[in-house]
Amino acid sequence: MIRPLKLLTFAAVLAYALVGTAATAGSTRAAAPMRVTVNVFAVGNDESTEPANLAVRAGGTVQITFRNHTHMFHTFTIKALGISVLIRPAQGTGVQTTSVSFVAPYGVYEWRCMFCDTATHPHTHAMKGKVYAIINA
Ligand SMILES: [Cu+2]
Repeated sequence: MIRPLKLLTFAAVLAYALVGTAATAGSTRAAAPMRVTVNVFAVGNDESTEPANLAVRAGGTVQITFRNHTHMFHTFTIKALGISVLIRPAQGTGVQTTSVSFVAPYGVYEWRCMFCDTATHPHTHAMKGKVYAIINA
């Protein structure tokens, strides 16, 4: 009678451990942000980004790191999502990095720099592009 009880206890502990491991693995995967790097650099009289258009995870955390090679402030602004982050200028010959994290529901969003093509940065074209929040993974 004792032996089946020990076997049942062992099975219960094993099942609990397996469920706990599966839950941990699932939550770790969901919590890891999708990371994207965007370079900001000068092109003639303008500043540009590479890439300008981004395909990102819909409904999950996305972290964009900007590598600013210019000596000017810029912004990454998506009015529809209420996101606006200041991209700091590079110092000397270096590169300045700025990161922003956000969650975008499924959809297509326009982003732009609020400084470019204004009196602050009188360029021919504004830094801008689209964020396609369309990826499930
Ligand atoms: Cu700008």
